[in-house]
Amino acid sequence: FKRRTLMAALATCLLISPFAQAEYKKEYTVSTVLPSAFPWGQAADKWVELVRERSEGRINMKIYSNSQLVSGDQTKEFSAMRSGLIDMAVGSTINWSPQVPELNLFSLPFLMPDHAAIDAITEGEAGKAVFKGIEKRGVTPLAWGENGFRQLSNSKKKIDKPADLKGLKIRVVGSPLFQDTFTALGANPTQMSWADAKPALTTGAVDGQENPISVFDVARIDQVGQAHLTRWGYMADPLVFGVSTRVWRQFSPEDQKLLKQAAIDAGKWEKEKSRSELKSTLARIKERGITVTDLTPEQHAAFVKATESVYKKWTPRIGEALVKQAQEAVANR
Ligand code: X2X
Repeated sequence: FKRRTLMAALATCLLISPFAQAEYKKEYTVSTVLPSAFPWGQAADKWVELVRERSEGRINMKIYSNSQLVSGDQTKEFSAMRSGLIDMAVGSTINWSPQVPELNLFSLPFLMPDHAAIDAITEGEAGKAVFKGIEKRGVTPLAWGENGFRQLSNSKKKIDKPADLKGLKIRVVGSPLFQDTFTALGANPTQMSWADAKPALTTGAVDGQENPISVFDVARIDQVGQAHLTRWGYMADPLVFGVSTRVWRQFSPEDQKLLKQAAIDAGKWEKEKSRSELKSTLARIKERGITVTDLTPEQHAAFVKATESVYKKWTPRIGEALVKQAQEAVANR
């Protein structure tokens, strides 16, 4: 090499490496489980739209729904984001809980009696502690959305007491906590992905499932023989807008602010929208001839009692302090 060539090469290196502003990707992948027909997909759509508008097209995100970036296995979404295979996601606390133990908080049976209780946790100190847990594991959490209170459906009978669940095969998601809840109730839980759930309900491989009524409605779960719905509201899964921390670091501070504010606005919009639609969704489900069962306070208490063992086993895994903080937030809401 001539000396001058060497100098030129050196200058180029200096120009492009640490000193230059990182080039943004042409497109950032956003993973979701449910697509645009569901509130969950709409939350992601809104985020993408707000970011595109506010960045004047500089930041482009593309949604990949049905967990397709992880071949349908929604419990792998978090790991894929952490390793940078997925840039961003709007994910359920349930699906990320195998990697982030704190997220099991929301799955504790009957912890949150109403929407105000969810908000008291997510918007308070407990929510911050949960976000720290996510951050510690390589994903930067930006905002909360909502999948919703999960209600129980089955093809066999009306359920209003734990004994009714005895021996029923119930499809559950994600965390082993669900295995424990349904085992405590005397049911026979089977863990499977959303992609496998509807086929399993169709063939009768399982008798029941649990999901928010928006999901029951849009996915037409009634058409696969799920004639009975119990509104027990035993848990709700918030959604988290998150970005792989490796990717997050590549954005300028201004764009980090933009991405975060857009996620907050999209989450707020989606929570309000999905909550406001609950009444009409329920009416539609009833019109289809589904038996909808609401629990009396005594019936509710029997379910609470039957699932107490889940708290004993899972509180140490989630964190004693966090569970207490959440319970206090709910009590003082
Ligand atoms: O799989 C489910 O039940 C769903 C769609 O609700 C979640 O991803 C948590």
